Amino acid sequence: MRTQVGIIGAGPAGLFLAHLLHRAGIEAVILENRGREEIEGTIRAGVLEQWTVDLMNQMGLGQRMMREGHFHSGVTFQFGGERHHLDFEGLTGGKRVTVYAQHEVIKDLVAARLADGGTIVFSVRDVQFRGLDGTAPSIAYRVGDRDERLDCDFIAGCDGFHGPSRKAIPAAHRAEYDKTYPFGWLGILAEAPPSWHELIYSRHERGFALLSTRSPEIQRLYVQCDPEDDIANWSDDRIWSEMGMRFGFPGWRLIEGPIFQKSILGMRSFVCDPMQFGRLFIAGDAAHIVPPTGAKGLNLAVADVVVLSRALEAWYRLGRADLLDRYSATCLRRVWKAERFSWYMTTMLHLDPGETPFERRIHIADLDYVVHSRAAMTALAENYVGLPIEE
Ligand code: RFL
Ligand code: PHB
Repeated sequence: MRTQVGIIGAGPAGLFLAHLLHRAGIEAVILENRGREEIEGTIRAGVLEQWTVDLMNQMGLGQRMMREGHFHSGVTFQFGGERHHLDFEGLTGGKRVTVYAQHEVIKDLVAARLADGGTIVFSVRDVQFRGLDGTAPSIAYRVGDRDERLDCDFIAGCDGFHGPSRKAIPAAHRAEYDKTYPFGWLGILAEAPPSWHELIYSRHERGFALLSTRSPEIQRLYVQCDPEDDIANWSDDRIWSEMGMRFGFPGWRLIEGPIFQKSILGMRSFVCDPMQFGRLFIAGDAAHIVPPTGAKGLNLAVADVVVLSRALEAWYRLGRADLLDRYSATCLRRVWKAERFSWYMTTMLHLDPGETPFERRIHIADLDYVVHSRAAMTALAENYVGLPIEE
């Protein structure tokens, strides 16, 4: 097979890129190692930044999101027995918080790409890159019992943190920045109506908790836990009791219901610099990871491929290589700001078992400052709803 841009991975980065290139008249083929049902059923992110929502709508892919998504004017911060509403809409000139599950975005993007006649090859194995430092790279892979090859002009590595793309950049050509946090999240999906009109980020002496939603019938909640803990240690009763304490508020009750999905995830920050080697460009989780407290990962993945699609368009339409040459530097400026914000939200809201009483009081002072200072609140709001994408 031959195409202009070979994309590895049908996550948010790969799918948005394929759509953006299609709109620019550039051909792309996606190679994905899982099956369609599996990628459409994996539970991950929930919050979309305002410009991600706007992009979905501009691409004509937003109908279901506008019908089924949840639109909030801000979020609630809870600590020290108080709840405070942060009015992002008022603070940012109208930008809102949209909750629409990542796997619903994936379903909408896969369906539209296939309806447009696009090619997504599912269940590929043994992806290998050839000729990355020349002008005619190719991707060797297996599907079923056949060996295949995709020849292309460029390769976009959108294969997530564990995919092969980042590792294809020779170690001597990249630096990696890494931080692992000493806590994780236990996430659940439960059949229950919403308990509150917006997200609650709660800092509690027993640890962080986050209340989110998915639909009028299904709620998404998280509690901070030991990242090495075994999910078998968490009975439904224990989960509800812990959440009851961490969200506890006079005159308010957490609505419980049957839990039908639960898992524990660790938290890390990670950046690979540069995000390019020859004709290979990496994007999204393949290049960087943020802890989920700032709700940035999916949005960052989409921002990277907006920059990449503009650069590829300049190359094909105008013969310009400068935007491609600047791809990594352009993305990383924004990536580091999202890394900072996600680290800040994470350290401010979680209970770090290794921190000193002094550090603990500093985090509480930070929260107190954020909910009472319009300047601090505005800074948090503009980061949460999403920083602009630079050229
Ligand atoms: P993905 O989504 O991991 O997609 C990569 C795709 O590549 C495929 N792949 C391969 N394909 C071919 N060959 C190989 N060898 C391959 N290896 C892998 C994979 O099967 C997959 O389909 O990366 P992408 O596109 O960069 O997207 C990143 C986002 O998925 C991620 O950052 C977010 O889920 C992070 N995140 C959140 N982000 C937000 O913006 N807002 C949120 O509210 C939010 N909440 C979250 C989150 C992540 C969470 N978890 C589970 C880590 C909440 C949670 C709990
Ligand atoms: C979610 O709804 O899954 C969610 C919401 C906010 C976050 C992370 C995840 O910060």
